[in-house]
Amino acid sequence: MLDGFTPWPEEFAARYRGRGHWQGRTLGSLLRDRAADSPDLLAVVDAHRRWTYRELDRRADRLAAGLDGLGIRAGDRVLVQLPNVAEFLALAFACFRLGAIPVLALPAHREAEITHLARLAEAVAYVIPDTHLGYDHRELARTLLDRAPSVRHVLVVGEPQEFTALADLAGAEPRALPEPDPSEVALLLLSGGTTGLPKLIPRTHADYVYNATASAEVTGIDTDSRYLVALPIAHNFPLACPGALGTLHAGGTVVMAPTPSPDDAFPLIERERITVTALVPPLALLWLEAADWGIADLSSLRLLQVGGARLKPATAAQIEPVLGCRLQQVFGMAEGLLNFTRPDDPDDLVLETQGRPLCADDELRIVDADDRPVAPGDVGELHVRGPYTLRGYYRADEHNRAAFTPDGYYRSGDLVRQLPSGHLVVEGRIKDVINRGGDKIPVEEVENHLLTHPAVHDIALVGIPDDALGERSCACVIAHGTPPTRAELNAHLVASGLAAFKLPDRVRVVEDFPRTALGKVNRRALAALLVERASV
Ligand code: OOB
Repeated sequence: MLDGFTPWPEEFAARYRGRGHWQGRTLGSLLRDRAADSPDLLAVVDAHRRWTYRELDRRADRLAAGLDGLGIRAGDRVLVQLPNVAEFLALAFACFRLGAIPVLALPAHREAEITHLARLAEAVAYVIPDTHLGYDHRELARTLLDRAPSVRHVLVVGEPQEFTALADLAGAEPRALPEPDPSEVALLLLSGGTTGLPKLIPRTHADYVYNATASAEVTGIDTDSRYLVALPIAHNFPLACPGALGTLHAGGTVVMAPTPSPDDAFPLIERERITVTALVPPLALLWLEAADWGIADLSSLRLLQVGGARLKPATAAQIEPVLGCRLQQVFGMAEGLLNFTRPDDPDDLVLETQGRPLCADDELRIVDADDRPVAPGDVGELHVRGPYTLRGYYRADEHNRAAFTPDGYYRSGDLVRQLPSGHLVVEGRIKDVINRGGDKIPVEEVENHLLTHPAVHDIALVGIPDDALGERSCACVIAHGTPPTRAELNAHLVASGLAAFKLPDRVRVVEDFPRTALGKVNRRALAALLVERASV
């Protein structure tokens, strides 16, 4: 078993197997089975490629052999930072078949995040595009090689310069590889937000197969489905809820959009007759506006999933009339638990709730500050355990003691209430994360970088309400000498290698922070003060 992984206790594992949630299948077999039944169906489309199931399957086998040839073995971690391209899927399946573990970074991540992830996972390889949206990832790879000694290989989709082209690895002849154990870790996902540095979430073959296939079922994915990957594919939502993996399991077609903007996505919807896709709320708003421009025919769309942040009921109500498709709200987390509204739910539940749990064996507890269950219907923190919810972050023993209850429930940090129907409404959050339209900003990580600026004496990053994004970030600074400007602070963050979506939207200089009785910064009071003074 992978060192640093917390397995489910045997009693739970036996239950999940007994109830059929864990089927003893690997992620590699999802594609293998479809390629065997329907080799000539179209599996994946991007700007350069249209691969059938046979071609994708073969490509994955060749890449697995190529990785093996480099000395990459089962259990080795491979840091993957690819945009929405067909090669992402070939590489992911190559790793799944080899038993190597992809660590899925977002294309927006920069030196700070990438170095941290490579060191934490002791990655042996780093897989990148040559350039993406004007950024040269080979430059980042050079920096990484100096900082993360475990990284032995840099594999490039596109022009490799001094590194290795991924396409060259795909020249290897497929070879027989032992099938990985389904209860082993198959991939490491990034946590949307916890205290301190980003954490990694181990997902096993069995749990992630369940995640993808059960999601495909509640979403009605079948061979006629054409799923548009609009959000970054490294994110759990478009990857496996049901996303690309759920679509491939069902024999549908996965279409990669280079960005989720209507300019890129709408022509693809028309050309590829897309039936289903997933967005975060600010993008759903943008699509609603852009649908009026009449730039493309969207009539093939059957279902739009929206999740990642709270969707306002007023926005939700426009989706069916304007886009002509059904809405599905999704409240999910890379840590596991997924909630969906169901296609046959009454409209009020679809518009006003964030769905109900995917699995009958998801155990939810809604508790007060002392971990005591609240009265039914009251708001409390959501704790959860179940067949696809982690039991511990990867290599994070100390953090895990606080993040889980003694009986193994994950403390989500989300404030929810549950209706008698089982549907959840997300009411807020107690974790130190800003949810900027679905992009999660770990407050402490950004603050720690800002504290190294010479003009910053103390800092508190808070979320303030925003019509379009739900919330945006405001850095409240107690200055040391001349107060720093936003441009100076952001330049400092860029220089420290932080992803651009984490840069504060606003900077306010203050004399002091409101504090709790224990002397900690009271972020909620600080945010309220900013809004009251309308200074943001
Ligand atoms: C998804 O995953 P993550 O890991 O980026 O973020 C999880 C957090 C949740 O704990 C919650 O705070 C927030 O994002 N969230 C929502 C939400 N969906 C997620 N808050 C309000 N309403 C919603 N519908 O964001 C994610 C993973 C899989 C599917 C969908 C979203």
